[in-house]
Amino acid sequence: MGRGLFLATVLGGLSSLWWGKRAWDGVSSVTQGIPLLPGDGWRIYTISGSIPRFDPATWTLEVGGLVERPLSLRYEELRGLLPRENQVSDFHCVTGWSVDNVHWGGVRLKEIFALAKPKPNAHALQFTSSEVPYVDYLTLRQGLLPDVMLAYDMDGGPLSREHGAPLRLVIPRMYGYKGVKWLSRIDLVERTQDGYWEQRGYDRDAWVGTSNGYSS
Ligand SMILES: Nc1nc2c(c(=O)[nH]1)N[C@H]1C(S)=C(S)[C@@H](COP(=O)(O)O)O[C@H]1N2
Ligand SMILES: [Mo]
Repeated sequence: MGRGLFLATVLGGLSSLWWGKRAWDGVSSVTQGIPLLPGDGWRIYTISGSIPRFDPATWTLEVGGLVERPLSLRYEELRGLLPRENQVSDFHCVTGWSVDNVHWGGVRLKEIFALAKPKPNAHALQFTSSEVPYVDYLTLRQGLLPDVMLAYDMDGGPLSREHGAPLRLVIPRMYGYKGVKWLSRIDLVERTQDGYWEQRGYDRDAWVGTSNGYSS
């Protein structure tokens, strides 16, 4: 058994690895648990074994919880109304693989907060994926780090389905498991709780190089 398969089995639980090219679009070549690589350094993770569909006509990002003004942002609104930012950052999965110089395009959380207006008792963020039951948390302070992004573009084009279309959380200073793919809602909450992988033994503050047994 290869290292990738071992890790997928031990750490992944229900997770599976998907194999395909960037343009891959279908469910024909699903290979559960087999550590084949897309060829660009990425491994495609999903906890459910299926990749959520994205319909730009009906998709919305819901923002709720402890806010003055709950939002329901359509895909074009997210792209067209909110200021776009670009960044290049490295991506690290806690299991040991990395992809350097990923080009991301998207919006900062502060732009969302300017519209939704978090209440004074909101100190944390709950991120929900349309891949049930993937839920994860950051503190408000972590969410406002300057390189944290809600990304809708990756490497020069719209985020692909397998990488989380239409929207994924990017937090380069933390390991990849904090980057919720297929993001569908953000709730302002009082405090963080254990997210999907933290319930399965990973550290809550997933700083690259100084968490999960790593020291730099
Ligand atoms: N919804 C969802 N988001 C997820 C995951 C997942 O299984 N489901 N896996 C996480 C982990 S552990 C990593 S390393 C990255 C992998 O990103 P990729 O699938 O685009 O390579 O997605 C993160 N976000
Ligand atoms: Mo990961």
